[in-house]
Amino acid sequence: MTSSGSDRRLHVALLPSAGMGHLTPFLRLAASLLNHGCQVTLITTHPIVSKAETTLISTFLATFPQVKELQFHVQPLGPSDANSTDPFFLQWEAIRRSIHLLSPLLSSLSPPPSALVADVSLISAVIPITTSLKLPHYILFTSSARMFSLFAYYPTVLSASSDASSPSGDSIAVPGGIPIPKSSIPPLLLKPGSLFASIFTEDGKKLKSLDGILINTFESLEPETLNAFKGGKVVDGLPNVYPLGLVPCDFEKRAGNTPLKWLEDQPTRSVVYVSFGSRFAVSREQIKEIGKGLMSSGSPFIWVVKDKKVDKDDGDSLDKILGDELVEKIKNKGLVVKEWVDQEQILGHKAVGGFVSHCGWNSVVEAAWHGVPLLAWPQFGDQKVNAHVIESSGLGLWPKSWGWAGEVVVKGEEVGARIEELMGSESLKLQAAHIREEARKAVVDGSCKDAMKQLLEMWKNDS
Ligand code: UDP
Ligand code: G50
Repeated sequence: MTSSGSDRRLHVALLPSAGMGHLTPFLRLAASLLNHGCQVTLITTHPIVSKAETTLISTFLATFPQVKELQFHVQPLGPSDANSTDPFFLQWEAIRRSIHLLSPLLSSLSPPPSALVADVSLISAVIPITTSLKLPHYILFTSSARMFSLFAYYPTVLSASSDASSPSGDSIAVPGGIPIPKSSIPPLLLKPGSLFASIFTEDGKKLKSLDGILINTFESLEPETLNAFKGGKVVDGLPNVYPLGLVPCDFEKRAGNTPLKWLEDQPTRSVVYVSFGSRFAVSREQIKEIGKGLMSSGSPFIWVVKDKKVDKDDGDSLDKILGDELVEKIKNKGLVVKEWVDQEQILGHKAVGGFVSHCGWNSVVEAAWHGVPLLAWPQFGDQKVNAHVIESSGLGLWPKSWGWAGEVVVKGEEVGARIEELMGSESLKLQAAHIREEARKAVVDGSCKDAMKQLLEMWKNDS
């Protein structure tokens, strides 16, 4: 899509897909592009799955009234249209199936954009549109570079396997990287016919048609993997990978449920923060054990309990979820919250010294940004691959025997012992502080800043 006039501002269109883990880095990218003087169009897909996404989009648009919002109204899926019950995956699929509605939206933009940055989950649906509009197509990969290396290499692995839907052997040796054990790859990839497996394998084959890959990561977290991409080792002919370091912004700040006053009264680095992200409900049995573990750990805590996958669905009250006995015991030891908290402000608070996390990639990046060591407790999807990054960078501990969600119920005693280890480790503290410093250097005047500069240059040359 070309336009006349060389002095016009760079215009970039952004198309995130469903889920806070996808929306958040897109909006951070938008804020960064605005900072660089770009014009930004945000394509929002409707209906929006969660309340958290609706709130974030409206605060973002209120903060940046210069951003043009284009609403993309997605057609509902039929009852047998997709093999999944996950509302976020179903929305990804609904967007893919409604993609013909995207073309007129993009064509309506004036001036025409220089590039579209679209969600990773929409790759093969979007390619025909960007090709016909001659619009450069970039993706924002919303997980680790290590996960991206698996995504890129997976089609090669499957083509070499006797069973075309499952890799052979016990691990996947992505060239230039540390092998990924089969037990760490997203379980849905090994489930024949799952919606996630079909999107992942179909899209993985198309990466060479893209113009570039944006990843929210830092060199200090994933030096080997980023080097492997630089050296073209992972897969021949992949487009450039841009490690961007998309860190929390002011527009994300939320008053309300975040216990900042309580944190003020806690000793420095004493508090452990426990959260499993925005789209995962921990089982009742495991919740009880986490409660016991937190009490036996001896650390004050902020514990976010999520009872439902989607925040619009009404769940039980905290008293009901935890049970009267646990509520009574916990009272003076820490805080339990059921609503959305401002994780950025918690991780950035000096009283917080550790984070028990499901290893959603945004949470890992935020912990690295603030130098908070992690106790990695991956539950599903890409989270074990991300946990490998945590372990190999020295940002945290990962008790591998805890398995995926639902495989075992980890006993309170063990949870407590690992939290004690996390909170007591001087070496983790030092390494996390080092990663924080390196991340800040990369964003302020290092590799992340350079990657953004290169990207903007590229787009300017394309327009
Ligand atoms: N988050 C938050 N408050 C909450 C729950 C989540 O601010 O109560 C934010 C968190 O900081 C992160 C995002 O939501 O930016 C969750 O993304 P992540 O990739 O960590 O996990 P997902 O929710 O996608 O599994
Ligand atoms: C969500 C999820 C499981 C899972 C992932 C999720 C990712 C992220 C990267 O986002 O792996 C990704 C790669 C390819 C793709 C979509 C998303 O098609 O529940 O593994």
